Amino acid sequence: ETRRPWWHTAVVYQVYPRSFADTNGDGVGDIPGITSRLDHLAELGVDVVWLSPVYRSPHDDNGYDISDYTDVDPLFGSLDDLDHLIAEAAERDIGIVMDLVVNHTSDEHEWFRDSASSADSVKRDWYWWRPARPGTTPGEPGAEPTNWGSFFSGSAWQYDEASGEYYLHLFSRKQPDLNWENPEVRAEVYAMMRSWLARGVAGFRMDVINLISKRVGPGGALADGPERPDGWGDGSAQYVDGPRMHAFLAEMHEQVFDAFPGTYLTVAETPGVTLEQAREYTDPERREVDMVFQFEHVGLDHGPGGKFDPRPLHLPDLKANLARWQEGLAETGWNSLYLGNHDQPRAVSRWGDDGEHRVVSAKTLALVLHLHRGTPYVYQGEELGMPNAGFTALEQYRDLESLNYAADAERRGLDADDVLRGLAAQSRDNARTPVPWDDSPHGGFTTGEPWIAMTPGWERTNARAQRADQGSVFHHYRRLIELRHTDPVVVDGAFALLAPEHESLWAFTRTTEDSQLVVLANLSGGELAVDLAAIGVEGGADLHDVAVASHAEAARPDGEGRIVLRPWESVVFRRA
Ligand code: ISL
Ligand code: CA
Repeated sequence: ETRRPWWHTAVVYQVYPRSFADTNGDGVGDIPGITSRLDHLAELGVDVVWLSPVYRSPHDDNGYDISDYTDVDPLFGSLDDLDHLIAEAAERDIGIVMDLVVNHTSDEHEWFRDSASSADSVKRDWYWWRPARPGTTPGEPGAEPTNWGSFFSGSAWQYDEASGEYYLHLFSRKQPDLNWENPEVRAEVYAMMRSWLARGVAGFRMDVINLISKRVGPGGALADGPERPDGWGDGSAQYVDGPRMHAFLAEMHEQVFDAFPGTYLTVAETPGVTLEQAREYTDPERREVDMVFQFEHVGLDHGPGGKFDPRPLHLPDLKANLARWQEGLAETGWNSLYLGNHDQPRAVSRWGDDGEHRVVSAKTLALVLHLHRGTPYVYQGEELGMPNAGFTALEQYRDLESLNYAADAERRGLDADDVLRGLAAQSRDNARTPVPWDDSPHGGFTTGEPWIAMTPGWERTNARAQRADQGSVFHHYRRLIELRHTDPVVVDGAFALLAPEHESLWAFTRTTEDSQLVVLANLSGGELAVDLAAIGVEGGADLHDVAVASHAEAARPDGEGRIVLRPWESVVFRRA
């Protein structure tokens, strides 16, 4: 038997530093704030913290626009503060995984300043500079080198008057894309990564890493893409999982992780990745990354107009999607498991019921996710059942994706109320409001004014209140994490989906040679009667050993193997 990597049994907690805990009253979370709340994470039982970026940054995209990879932004503290956090986390057996944002830098990074300084700069080729489309006037509409739209609205090209050329930015214009074709760029990135490993970090979450290899034609040509709803082109076929991806990741592995013997956690953020690609990225034999974040399941409620044109989720689609990834990575590779992060709306609002059934629906979504096979990621506040931000006016939003979208929607003549509805459902700011720690002003997040409004309801749902209540969402997450740490079936058991077409029941089994878990969840606000034999569970009448459940007194099958689940109730039975 091969020894399993430590991250197979680990649970990761994502901290978005800006919104976690503020210690100096400037209204923005900071690194000492994270250190001051480590006991919350230790009680929850997580093994790893993934820290969203804390590097020096102009904060156009809240730190995902980095101007110096080697230093901490003064907004968040200092390198000493970070060393202290790493040490204090280690005391609690928690590793710190850094966010690695190397598809692009900030336009204020010295590499880009140098690159932009002149067409003859030795670093010119470190970014994607291109002339205007032949036969057009540089700088005029339609002269962009390709029709690609940015992820954050508008063109993906920014005109530079000084040189008469354009640079590529798949994200904001303050996030120019690095040219990974250039070996000097790669060497710099690897050296930077090694310096962080030397500092004692436990690994990396790699931001949009599957966009680093662009498909380049003869003479450096880049191809146009099909038109998107906003009129720009979708260039993704030219840069998602591009031709040199595997070569770059294998080289990184060799130059960084092999050079620093140890065992790290690496997770590649890979929008648009297919299951087939993911299997290659995560095949241990290929020595690339440990797992990827896939995006299929978080796109199931996007409508024809994109993410801000949401449509209701059809539950069988979500079940089928996760089941497909379970199956696809069962033999080779490994899954990440997530419902939310700093880019997604809150799961309880999106797929649960953030009104009457907020607590129990948050518990059931968590239970279902955590009983899948893979490494679960808990996004800050998810363990408190935090709902969406509840913003009703544009002025409340801070995120550039949301604000750019609203401005562009106005230009396109979309209905203003539809835009606000789209943002309320899908804006990234839904997940970026401050964590409420107690019932003091601003939830104890800050003694000043928070940089973004608190989500209403925190007076009752803050962390202190939940830690004192065994029936809280917090303690439910704690129990799910403990179950993963103590029951090997949760880690290794083969996954089998039951009743795939059922529109409110989410049921599956996890099975090893000597034991089995039967997972039953009601994803609706009504009672749900389930005939266990009819969904393929034999001997249902004998299920009585409850491993974990949404309610203190879990539902039990009757003598005929029939069980009635209350609204949003879920339960896991164990049998030997
Ligand atoms: O939320 C999205 C926009 O609709 C996603 O497409 C998101 O931009 C994509 O998942 C990449 O996200 C990562 O890189 C971005 C950064 O803004 C996100 O916060 C980060 O998670 C650029 O660095
Ligand atoms: Ca602060």
